[in-house]
Amino acid sequence: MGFQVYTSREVETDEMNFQMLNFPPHHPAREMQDSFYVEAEGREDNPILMRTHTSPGQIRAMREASAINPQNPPPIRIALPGMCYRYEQITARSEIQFNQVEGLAVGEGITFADLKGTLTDFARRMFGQDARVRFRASYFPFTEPSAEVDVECFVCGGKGCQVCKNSGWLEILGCGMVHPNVLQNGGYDPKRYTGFAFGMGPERQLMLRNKINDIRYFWGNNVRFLEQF
Ligand code: 2NL
Repeated sequence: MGFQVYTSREVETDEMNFQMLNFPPHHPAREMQDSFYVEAEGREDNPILMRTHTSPGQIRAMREASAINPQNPPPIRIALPGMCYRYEQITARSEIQFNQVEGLAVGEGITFADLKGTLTDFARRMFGQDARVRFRASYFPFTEPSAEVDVECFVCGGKGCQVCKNSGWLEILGCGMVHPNVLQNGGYDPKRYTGFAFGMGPERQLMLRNKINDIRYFWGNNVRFLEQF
């Protein structure tokens, strides 16, 4: 689909990780107990932390590509994979380090229909051409409107089972139209350009696809687990 892979640093500033992405100053993710801070003393207004998502790399990519650079005019389509870090309780469902793959498309006349078409095609290639897909309204600070995407449970075909917790659906990603403030921070005039973005967790998707019931296996270094893939 023309998405170019871009990789970016794992150690970030608060400015790139939160401020540029429209997080309000007192958002809970910014608390000491939710993010890994590397250096905070003496730079309280812009501490250094381990990125909590790959989105700060999308800001860097937008700035590199943004209208100012004639070698790389819009539209841009970027896929950004990489490790992210969150300071939280390790459980069967959440780890302190995990991968994220984000996508971002910015250009003139990009609409929610482009987002739906792109992500529906992705979901069917990933989970089967006949898979039903649904979009549910959601919220992220950096997109408006926002949605989450579910795919019909491939274990029970939507009837309801243990894997889908009897709902018939499996959540696979979050997405939305890029917030005007975020386009502006990336160097694009939100009156002229629009864009869509999405983010997904590969470990989460592999757990669904391969019926892995504990995310800790990915970092457990148990060769009997790793050898299966
Ligand atoms: C999730 C949701 C998402 C994005 C990531 C994004 C990046 C920029 C601007 C706007 Cl620079 N959006 N990324 C958008 C919506 C959802 O991830 O649940 N990920 C695991």
